[in-house]
Amino acid sequence: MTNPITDHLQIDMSQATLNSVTNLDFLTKDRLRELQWQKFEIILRHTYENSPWYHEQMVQRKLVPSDIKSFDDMYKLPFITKQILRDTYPFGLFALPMDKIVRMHASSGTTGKPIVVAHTREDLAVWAQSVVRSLRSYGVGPGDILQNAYGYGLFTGGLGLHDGGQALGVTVVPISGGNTERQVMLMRDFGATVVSCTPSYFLHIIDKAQTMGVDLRTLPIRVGAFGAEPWSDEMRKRIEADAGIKAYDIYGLTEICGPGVGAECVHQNGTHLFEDHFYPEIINPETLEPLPDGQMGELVFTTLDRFAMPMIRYRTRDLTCLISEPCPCGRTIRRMQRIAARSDDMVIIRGVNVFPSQIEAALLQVEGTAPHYQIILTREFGGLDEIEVKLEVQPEDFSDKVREIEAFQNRVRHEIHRVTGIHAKVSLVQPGSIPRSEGKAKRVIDKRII
Ligand code: DLL
Repeated sequence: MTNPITDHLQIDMSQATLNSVTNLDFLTKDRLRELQWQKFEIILRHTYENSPWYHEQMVQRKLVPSDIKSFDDMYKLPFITKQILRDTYPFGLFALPMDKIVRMHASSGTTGKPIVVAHTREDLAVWAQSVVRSLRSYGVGPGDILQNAYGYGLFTGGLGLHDGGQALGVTVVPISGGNTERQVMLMRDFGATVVSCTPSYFLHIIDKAQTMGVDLRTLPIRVGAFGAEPWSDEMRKRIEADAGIKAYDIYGLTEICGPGVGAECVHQNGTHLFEDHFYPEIINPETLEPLPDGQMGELVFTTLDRFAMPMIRYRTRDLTCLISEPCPCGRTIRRMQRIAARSDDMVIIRGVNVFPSQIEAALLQVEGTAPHYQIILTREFGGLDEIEVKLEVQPEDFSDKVREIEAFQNRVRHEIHRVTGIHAKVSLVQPGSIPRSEGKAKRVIDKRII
């Protein structure tokens, strides 16, 4: 038998090969399962034999790879968490020597040491193929000009879209994030047809274009590949209307590779996961029990063909459910509901659990709100938690009339209460006064004394 992984990695960037890569989106369920299992057996053995840390975990559990006889036995294997990645910093989970590793990335992390990940040349090729499949699922191909405004560097957004875009044969403009005036100028002058960045940064680009007198709706730009942070459907509608583009989701995380673990298709009804590379599970984050398709829980991934640093059952903290119903696009790989929340982002206000994305969805339903907001959490000493939503209004709606302002605030407050069940203080602020981000937006400012 030929090795399914090496077979799979024959990357000749001819059109025929690109088609065969995309064909992986359309395998029969049985064939997909078979391919996943063939790869998993190889990767588990590789990890057991070459990752001293992982070997030790298996030994402690008195497990050898052959004890895992099917995916139903996955539950016997331990999870990998962000904490484990921190504890083994920097290279403790590498499963190959440095002479096989051609690139490292790191996620910044809000506290302490970053998470470091490693890639072989083949690992990078698998990642690029996933981005190829993402872009293709939006209907992007050679002839398109991709303005890649994700940050280049240790963050995976920039180089991830860059490698995938080039592998597909689109023309990549590696502009990176920032210098927003130049973004608008080049978008217009180069006639970019595709843009990739965080949705919050694209909002900033839209604003800047307006102040420069450029109407994005009249430019050739037609597709956005947005991800790296949660964004609501209401936000999508605003972006699509203001820029005259189709806004598609791209999902990923440094620990697994980066952007391209999943992507929406033109039906925009969930994010297809490239399951032949990234084996997904949904677990109950409290009990750690596996959950069936359709039930919300924490997303867990096993990388099926990543050799430098395999991730077996990595807990993402992202909350979603898997959708196994067929998609009208014909792809047989499953979808997940777009990630609206991370378990880490949940805030509890007077006993009610709330995610920032719910607040976003609520306030954008009110006419006249601008998609720029910040959530401020405070706690009086020994008192209850308070939540304030600072919100910009559209410049044309910025009213001096106190009564109108109060009525508008009440509408927003009411909508937030209707969607989330919490009473929030709503403060309206001048257009442009909430800090703009060039990458992931900081929506929540937590000033509570913990
Ligand atoms: O954000 C990789 C990426 C770059 C994805 C560019 C898409 C586009 P990290 O910095 O490691 O990697 O952050 C990963 O960001 O666990 C999610 O919580 C969140 N995230 C990523 N994509 C989406 C998305 C990159 N499309 C973390 N929707 C993940 C919602 C997302 N959240």
